[in-house]
Amino acid sequence: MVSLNSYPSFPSDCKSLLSKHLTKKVYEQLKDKKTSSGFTLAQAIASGVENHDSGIGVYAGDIESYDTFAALFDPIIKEYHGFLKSDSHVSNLNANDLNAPNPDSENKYIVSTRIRVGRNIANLPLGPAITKEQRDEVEKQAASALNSLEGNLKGTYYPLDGMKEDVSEKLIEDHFLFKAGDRFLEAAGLNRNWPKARGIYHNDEKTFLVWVNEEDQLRIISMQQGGDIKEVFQRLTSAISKIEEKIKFLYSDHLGFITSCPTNLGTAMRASVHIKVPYLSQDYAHFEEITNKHHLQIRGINGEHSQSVGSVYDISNRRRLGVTEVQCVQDMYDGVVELIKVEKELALR
Ligand code: ADP
Ligand code: IOM
Repeated sequence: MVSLNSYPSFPSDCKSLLSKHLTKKVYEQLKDKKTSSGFTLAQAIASGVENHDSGIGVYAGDIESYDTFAALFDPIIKEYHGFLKSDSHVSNLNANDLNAPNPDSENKYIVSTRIRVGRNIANLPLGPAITKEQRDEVEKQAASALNSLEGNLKGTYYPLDGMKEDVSEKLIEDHFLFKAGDRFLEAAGLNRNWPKARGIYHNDEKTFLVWVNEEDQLRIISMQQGGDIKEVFQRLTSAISKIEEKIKFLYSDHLGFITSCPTNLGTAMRASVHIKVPYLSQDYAHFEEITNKHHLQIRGINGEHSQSVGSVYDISNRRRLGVTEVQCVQDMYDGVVELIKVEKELALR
């Protein structure tokens, strides 16, 4: 059980939004509050208190956390997504509205494209507050819904419990499976009872995958080599609508799809490419100027908090709430088009 005896301190170089927005006043206001599933402020901030290199550092234990701890979550949501309490979220999963012809048909820059959404089941707590029995129930519902998929989505559910180490290592190395033992998730209580009820579903080609019981209960993923972003989006949207026929997900008109990390609220969508930019990445300020202009985030190629390898970067939409799914992918696409243009110009100098 996470406990907190006093106002936590953060080093002066800590950049997490938790360290910025957990003022003494907010702490005093929230420290004794609890949601009906028993989730406390100490639990909500444990990840960022333990990991000073967190980007955000805060997790919700249930939908109620976003109200109970609003004095902390609201300014974080405002700063991350530019989304105000008076705003409302709108969804658009219509692939026909996306303008995204392949920006790299010769496969010179884009190694691969991946789009995922996070989803959590209605009427259950989120991962940081879920009980073992509830987590088992999530796995049961997910496996049953996924095993009913057909056509190019047809695949197999592989529980992590009992999976051979060389198999899981290869899946992680190939960017298909989540890592074990992530310290940010560990501190948030998201690794409890590991590896029970965790698993991965995928089709034979590994172009459609679903993670079960990681940071969110489901991460629905479409991915493939190269830069056909529209094809990846189309596969994802058709999978989401099939899964929604079987499972009701946690959704609020104000915050959209409810996720354990406030960065994922709304669309819960992260659309990314792994892109090779050896010239542009030498001038990192210019690289960031372009990504910031298009509301994009730069990550390394082995997931969040990792480094780039061989000048390949993970470029994805930063905003997820108050923008539609189509806009999330369009942000990424427009930014990638500009990155490729500038990379080409720099290579000619
Ligand atoms: P999430 O995308 O769910 O927020 P991570 O950033 O940790 O989580 O990424 C999860 C995995 O997906 C990592 O192995 C990462 O390398 C892989 N990945 C992300 N984007 C791409 C991409 N465009 N192509 C291939 N793999 C990707
Ligand atoms: N989504 C979550 N893993 N992340 C934002 C963690 C953090 O760095 O705070």
